[in-house]
Amino acid sequence: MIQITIIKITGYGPWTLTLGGDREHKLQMLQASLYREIQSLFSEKRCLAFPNRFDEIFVISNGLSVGDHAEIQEALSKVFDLGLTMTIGQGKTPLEANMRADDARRMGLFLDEKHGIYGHPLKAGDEAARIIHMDVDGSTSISSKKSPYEVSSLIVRLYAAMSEFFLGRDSLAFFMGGDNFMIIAAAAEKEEIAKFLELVRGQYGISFNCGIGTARTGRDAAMMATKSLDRIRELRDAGRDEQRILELTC
Ligand SMILES: Nc1nc2c(ncn2[C@@H]2O[C@H](COP(=O)(O)OP(=O)(O)OP(=O)(O)O)[C@@H](O)[C@H]2O)c(=O)[nH]1
Ligand SMILES: [Mg+2]
Repeated sequence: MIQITIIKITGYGPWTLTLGGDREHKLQMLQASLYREIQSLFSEKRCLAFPNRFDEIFVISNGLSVGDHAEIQEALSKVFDLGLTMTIGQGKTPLEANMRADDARRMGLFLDEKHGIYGHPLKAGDEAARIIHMDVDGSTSISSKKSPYEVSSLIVRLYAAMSEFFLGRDSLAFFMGGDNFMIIAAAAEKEEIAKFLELVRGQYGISFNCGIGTARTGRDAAMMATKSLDRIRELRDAGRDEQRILELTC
């Protein structure tokens, strides 16, 4: 089972209009500082936040109670004037957890109304997070042959292909910056990942390296995935192995 919390700014659209036309720079600064604060508060509790759309942030919140969420809401309300809601979903897969979170919000099911926290009643249990950290192999040499914006365009197309492929497998892909992606995965079957690698190699001529990590919390799963990815690089650079997909276990 995995637990996902979706954080959203309330009444953002109408509020942005009150800032007048000269507002874009203010919104960009607000969104960046909101993400920073959310990542900081959740990562202290071994969770990991994912940049989704800038006004909506996903968090793997395994192990966090409603009270823990309320504590974070209190801290955020001290920093931001804007209202935020959180909705918590649990599911067998990341896609299901995201759907459960969404339907609790739509049904107006509060776990803590005072703090704007929605969700179905939480079950404590066998929580686990699985993350696939994907990184383009040799993006520096690709970048040296293309202009910066052409590289960005390629990254967006890779992201779209990844999102579609993994959504079909109940998993959620996020762009993390540079040439890095993380997938909150329902499963980490190497044959399925290999299928995706074949697809992008055929379509875009790009190779990915994929580190897999599984742990109770989001932050630990990401750490294991990144360690696996770094190990792939070490093996490659030592000329020892041409492994593209690796899972290290703790
Ligand atoms: N989000 C995130 N970004 C990273 C990480 N490591 C590197 N980056 C970013 O990725 C960019 C590309 O770096 P690399 O992937 O090391 O470069 P590369 O040429 O593709 O080298 P290889 O991946 O080893 O083949 C860097 O400029 C950083 O922006 C990471 O762990 N997480
Ligand atoms: Mg790379």
